[in-house]
Amino acid sequence: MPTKKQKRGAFLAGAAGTALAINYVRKPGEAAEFEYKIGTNVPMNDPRNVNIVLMSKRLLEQTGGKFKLTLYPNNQLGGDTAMFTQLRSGALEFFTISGGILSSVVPVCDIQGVPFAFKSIPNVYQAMDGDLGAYLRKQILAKGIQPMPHMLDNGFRQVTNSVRPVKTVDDLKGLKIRTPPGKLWVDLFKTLGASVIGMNFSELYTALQTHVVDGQENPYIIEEIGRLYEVQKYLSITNHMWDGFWVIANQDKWNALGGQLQEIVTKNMIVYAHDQRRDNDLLNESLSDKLQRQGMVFNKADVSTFKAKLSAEKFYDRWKETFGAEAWGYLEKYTGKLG
Ligand code: X2X
Repeated sequence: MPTKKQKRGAFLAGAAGTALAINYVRKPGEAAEFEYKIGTNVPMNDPRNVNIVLMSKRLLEQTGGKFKLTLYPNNQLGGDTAMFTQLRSGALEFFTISGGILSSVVPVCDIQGVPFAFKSIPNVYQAMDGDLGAYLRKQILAKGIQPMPHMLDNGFRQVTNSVRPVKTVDDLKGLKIRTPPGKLWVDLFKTLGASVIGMNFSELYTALQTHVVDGQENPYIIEEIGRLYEVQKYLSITNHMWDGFWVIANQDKWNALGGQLQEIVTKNMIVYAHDQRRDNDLLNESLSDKLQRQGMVFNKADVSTFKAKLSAEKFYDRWKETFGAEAWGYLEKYTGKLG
């Protein structure tokens, strides 16, 4: 019996085109050659997780049992910051991460969250499946992190809090707002006049429940799946930014798969992304009614007051400077002129 290591070596050689790989037959009951983990920050019923389970099943079948991807949902492995550290060290092989948090290592990834930029979900994916996404993937790779080709959806974000409806930007004054721990996020809500705490999602529910913070901002689906409606009264429709997730892999663990497995995984990750986007967008569209029935009070914010404040405070000029003309150009190619 060859050892596991020898067999893996045989497969890798096979990936380069020898006959060995073709003759490789997995014995029933044998462990998969690659047992990789994928971590997420949301509960099991989120479309990101539901579709990972379906993809894992396809991957096991299509690789003849060689590649087994196991899901660790709901911050089981730690919050986003901890999972990202594990991903970079190789303790975690795959991870779904918002560009606004990935930006701690790849700063330009904050660009997806430029406020009031994308007009619609189709407009987002023109950019992210087009030149902007290609540019960002290059920057992620340059940091030794392997991005999958297509992003996942979170959606357009809305402001919630337990104190008062946010009707204009002035209503944010004096509110303690949690954002994810990302530079652009924190700067955005500071610029809008709130007091801001950057915090991982894993800590959010308790922070809202114990009034460490008054409010937060997330798409409908996260208000629902994170049960934030239990601890937040007011939802103000702001659509202030789009948010989505990169699926990233540890570079060494990715390389170890070899060409044949990489090809199968990539193909399935693309199918996964499109399934996840569709489920997520349908849910986001359908949840406003349910959230109100669960007790949330909705209002439409006057976002022209938000935009005016951002322009007056030179928010767009500052971030254009930070991202650089090339990245900003790719963004404006899809959004039109900003600021
Ligand atoms: O942390 C959040 O607010 C969440 C769930 O939307 C992200 O993962 C960015």
